[in-house]
Amino acid sequence: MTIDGAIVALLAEQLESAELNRAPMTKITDTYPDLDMDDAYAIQDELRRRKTARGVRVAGLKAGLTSQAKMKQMNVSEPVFGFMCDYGSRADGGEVEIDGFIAPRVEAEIAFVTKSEIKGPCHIGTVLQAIDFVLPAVEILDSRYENFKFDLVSVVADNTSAAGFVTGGNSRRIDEIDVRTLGIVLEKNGEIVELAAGAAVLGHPAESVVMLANMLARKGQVIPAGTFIMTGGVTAAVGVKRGDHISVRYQHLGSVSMRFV
Ligand code: OOG
Ligand code: MG
Repeated sequence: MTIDGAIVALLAEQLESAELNRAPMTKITDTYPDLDMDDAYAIQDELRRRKTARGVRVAGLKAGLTSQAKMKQMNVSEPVFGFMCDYGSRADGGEVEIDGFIAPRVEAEIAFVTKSEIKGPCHIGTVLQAIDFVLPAVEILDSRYENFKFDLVSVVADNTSAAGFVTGGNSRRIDEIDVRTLGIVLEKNGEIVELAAGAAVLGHPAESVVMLANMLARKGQVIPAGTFIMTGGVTAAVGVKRGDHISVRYQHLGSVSMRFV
């Protein structure tokens, strides 16, 4: 750590205000260039503490920057981890009010729900055994930094741009399907804009959960049974504006759609 609790609290407060007021800020490393990853997760933890103190509930956990497409798009080379909030949930097939965000982007993801606790350090076998089912999810990202420009430390502090998510379609048991070859097609206004297969995420989306469990283990934490986990965008994220319709088709898992209004 390079900063003390007072600065952690100050930066968490600034990030939360930026989100609540939809007023983007300059990235925190512009002001504190020496921040390290421990600082970044400490700020994210403080953000989470502030939110839960206001009555927000954590809806799930997420990994991000787990595919080449995403790392290339954001110019960041390591996976990051964050959490989703209850207020970010939107209905499948419904309308999403664009004014609730600064500059939203959507990305297609494979999500898991666990049936037993996962304690790192662990490997993919442990994770596969603990996954109850697979379901399709679309993440709505929104950076609290101007123009979606950040580095690894800044994006972790900003809870990995988490803003919303839509899940739906059909769930399947993890041993019923091969999630690596599972095809995903993202359409915007009826046109295919991105497509990929599950293996785009670290060779197997369950590897995201391994990394998440190992990261949490360093803090003495586990992934509890019944946790909803988004494993990271399989494709680059797509910017949306008012009126856009997004539909993502998943092999074996149905589709997830929304319209921005
Ligand atoms: C950071 C969040 C990345 C993913 O799935 O890759 C993420 C960003 O791209 O803004 O959620
Ligand atoms: Mg994501």
